[in-house]
Amino acid sequence: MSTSANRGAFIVFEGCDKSGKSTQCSLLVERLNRDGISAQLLKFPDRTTTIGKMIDSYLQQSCQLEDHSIHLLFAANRWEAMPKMNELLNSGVTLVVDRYSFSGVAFSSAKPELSMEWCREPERGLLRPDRVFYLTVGAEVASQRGDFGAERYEKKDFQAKVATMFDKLKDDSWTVINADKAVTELSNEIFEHAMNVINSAQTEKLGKLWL
Ligand code: FDM
Ligand code: MG
Repeated sequence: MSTSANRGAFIVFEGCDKSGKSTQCSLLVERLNRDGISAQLLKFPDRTTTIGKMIDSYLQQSCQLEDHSIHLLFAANRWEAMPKMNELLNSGVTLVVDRYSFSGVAFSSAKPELSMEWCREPERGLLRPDRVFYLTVGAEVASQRGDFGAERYEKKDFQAKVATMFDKLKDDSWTVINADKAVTELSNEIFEHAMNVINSAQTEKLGKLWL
């Protein structure tokens, strides 16, 4: 007799701007649902909550917040999502998440005042993804994808610093995916990776991040 239903997988996409993360997240969720696998798309920051609205106005540069304090708001925006994410995963829904704590640490620690160790602390104990898909694009391809937008952090020099921080955060739960290719080809490749994660997650317990 089986004791519990299969849980969903927790998949995170990370990468710098112009890596095609958001497009690939949506395509993956559509494809999974079409194939009869229950999956849902989430995105951090979640700009719809009270905390998310503060983050949104910070990103849109309509308010100024002290560096430590905005870092804690990004983390709080994940903590407030934990009960719902836990419930969805345990009820068998696979979560495809556009950015997570790794963006949190990479972006904040790219600022001179904040160390990586300090930045990790408020993220400790959050649900740990089963796998991180890290999308990389060369500078040339990224620039062909158009100019950066007008939000805070959307600047070439800062993005380069963020990329070095992502490299430091990488561990063996990350799959680095070269995203310098056509959208469909890339989405097929990602789908294959995702199916492996979904199958192996069923027999593994959900973990906690950085404990
Ligand atoms: N960002 C995102 C952070 O600085 N910390 C975080 O914890 C997260 C999740 O917010 F510049 C940054 C990364 C990016 C911006 O932009 C969110 P998008 O385009 O909505 O992902
Ligand atoms: Mg953006």
